[in-house]
Amino acid sequence: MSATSSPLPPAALQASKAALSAVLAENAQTTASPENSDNEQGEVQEIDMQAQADEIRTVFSDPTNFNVKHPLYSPWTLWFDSPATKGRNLPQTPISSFPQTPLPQTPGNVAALGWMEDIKRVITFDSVEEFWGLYNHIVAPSHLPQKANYYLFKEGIIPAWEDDANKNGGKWSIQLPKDKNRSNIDKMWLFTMLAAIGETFDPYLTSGEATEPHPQSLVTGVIVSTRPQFYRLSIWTRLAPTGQGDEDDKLRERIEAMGRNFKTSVLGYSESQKLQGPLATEVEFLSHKDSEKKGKAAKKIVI
Ligand code: MGP
Repeated sequence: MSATSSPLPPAALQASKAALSAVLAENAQTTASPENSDNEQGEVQEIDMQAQADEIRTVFSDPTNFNVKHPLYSPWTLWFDSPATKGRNLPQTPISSFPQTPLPQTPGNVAALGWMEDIKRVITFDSVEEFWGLYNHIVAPSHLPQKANYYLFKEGIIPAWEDDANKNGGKWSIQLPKDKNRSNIDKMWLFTMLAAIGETFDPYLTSGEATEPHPQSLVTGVIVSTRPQFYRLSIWTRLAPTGQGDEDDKLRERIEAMGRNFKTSVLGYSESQKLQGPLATEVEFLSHKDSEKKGKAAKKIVI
């Protein structure tokens, strides 16, 4: 498949391209850096362009025998649970070369042990190619059993409120009735994952507003859940507005922009579209602390 003939719609293609272009820029920098050169200054080099072209096979020119990978901004881990994974050890899918390290015994990980018991770590990947390899091998959400979840989280962050990266955060989510969305959910999940790994959700990272050299994305992970009558898509964030402190308004704006991105660029709705209906919710943000309270006095943001 060539990049230009991609069947992806513009939003997803943009996300995928963002992942790719970041990678290419980084690769170009590394390759162009003088420390990486064995040549004396001023030395004229003969380059066999044909041999070079023959050697470089990206996934776009050769989907099975490519020899160049495009690293993502950061590695991601896919987790899964369903009624069938309860109490079982699943083998790892053999398409990733990423080393699997045991989970560190942080207080958050220890506190989440009960919740994490049936959630299985499937695979960690750190390149665009491995992501597509994984995507082509796993069951799509429309074919998952009821009460199953895929959790795609940044490597090192577990899909639990208790993780240090999540404990002060929250989630954007939307609930979609199954009967009307069976044919959409797979694409919606794909575009959600692409926007996550391409880091296009958080406007702070893409607007050029960020002042630090390596600004941290607010996104920690994305989830798709299948329930008997609906699907749910969620984006988890590191922080959630609290209504207090000088920086809170800015954070709220950033969080709201993420929700708008999710609703319009990723899910394909217009900003003013009303989505609430039987078994359907609007695109809504809730802090994890409020989720834990199970709705008691919860302060939702709705886009
Ligand atoms: P859920 O699966 O996120 O919600 O959480 P859902 O789909 O509305 O409920 P379900 O019963 O249909 O699955 C369900 C329950 O799991 C919560 O009420 C909590 O008790 C527990 N739970 C969920 N999460 C995300 C966490 C978590 O991160 N940590 C812990 N300790 N429990 C959690």
